[in-house]
Amino acid sequence: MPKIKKALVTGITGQDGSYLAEFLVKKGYEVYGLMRRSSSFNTDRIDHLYQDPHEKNLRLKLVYGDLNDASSLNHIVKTVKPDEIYNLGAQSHVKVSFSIPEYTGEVGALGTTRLLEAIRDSGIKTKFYQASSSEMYGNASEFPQNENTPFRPRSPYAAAKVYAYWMTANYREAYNIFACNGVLFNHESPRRGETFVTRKITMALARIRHKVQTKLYLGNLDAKRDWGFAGDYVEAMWLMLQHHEADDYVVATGETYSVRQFLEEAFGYVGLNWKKYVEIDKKYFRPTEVDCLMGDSSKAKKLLNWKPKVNFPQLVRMMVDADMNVVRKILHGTKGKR
Ligand code: NAP
Ligand code: F7E
Repeated sequence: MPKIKKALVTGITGQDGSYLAEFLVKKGYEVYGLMRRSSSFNTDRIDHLYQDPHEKNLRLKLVYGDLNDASSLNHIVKTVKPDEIYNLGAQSHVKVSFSIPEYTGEVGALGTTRLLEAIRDSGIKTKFYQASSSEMYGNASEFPQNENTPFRPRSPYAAAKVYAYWMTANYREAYNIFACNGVLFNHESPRRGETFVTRKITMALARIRHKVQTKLYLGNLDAKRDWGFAGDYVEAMWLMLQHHEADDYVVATGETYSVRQFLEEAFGYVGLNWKKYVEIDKKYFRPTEVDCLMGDSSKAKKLLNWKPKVNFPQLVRMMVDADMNVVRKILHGTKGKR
């Protein structure tokens, strides 16, 4: 019998954690998801994976831990002995990182170091994926951004990610750990957190369409992002760890759209004019903004044979359709499945 591979995923309760867990379970992995204690249930994105009554040998196991608690990481790495570790845990909201810069660095920067140290200390042979971000480029000096574009972080979040990026690269060089950085550009889905702009828009649109909301308050509509689908991007994470050599890769669609264009696409899809509903509220502006990002993922295409499957209009429509369904179900008294 071939050995069942084990993967440890931090950030399992988040958007990417849920898609990655689904992907790995389908590939036959035993997945260990590291989750932190919460005062209320926060496993709705993964409930379908670990509460399936028809599945006897559940392939997703949840373990308590925290990126700010080295002893929990050491214990989990030593006892689980994962073949692959995906570090997706982070305080991932850029605007919030200006309010809690120290905490954002604790989790994103030092949390990554704690996990890398746990690997080094355990002596186990494992592969490590670090969730790096296009935010590290800041207001980039060149377009599109690739693996050689210099980092110019414009937020505490981005600065924490730059630190984690270099620690990952350093542990690869210093200790010969198979460690990769995936520099992922924005990726969205019906499971995206509701305070990120895309989901904020599609959720509000669904509520407006059902006449339970009248206005949508947003910040900078001119910002441009390279938006892809999270389901496509988790495959790239896995492919990086299957390659014969550890390396760093940009993962992106290569197209960029403004927040305004996202509004046009979403509202236009259901036959509404966004201008009638959207108001600008200064509180959603950031002390420093990243104006425009656009990624060049030709290295991932060439070496990993990865390319995105879902394009911008398909992504927007997928999210609008899903949120229409969520709101419809809420209004009819049942919780919508995402
Ligand atoms: P997300 O939905 O915000 O999920 C973040 C996850 O991190 C959640 O499971 C959260 O747990 C967990 N977490 C937060 N603090 C933690 C701590 N102290 N210890 C352990 N876990 C902790 O983010 P995402 O969109 O899935 O993104 C996944 C990763 O990719 C993040 O590192 C993000 O920074 C990075 N990234 C995201 C994008 C994107 O466009 N989505 C692009 C580039 C990079 P709770 O549920 O308990 O809060
Ligand atoms: O903002 C503008 C805002 O918060 C996108 C994270 O996953 O991707 C994400 O970071 C743009 C910004 O994502 C609102 O100013 C306007 O220019 O959806 P966002 P983000 O900051 O790009 C990167 C790659 C990550 O790594 C991060 O973890 O939209 N914007 N009005 C707004 N943004 C929000 N959130 N809310 C507004 O009302």
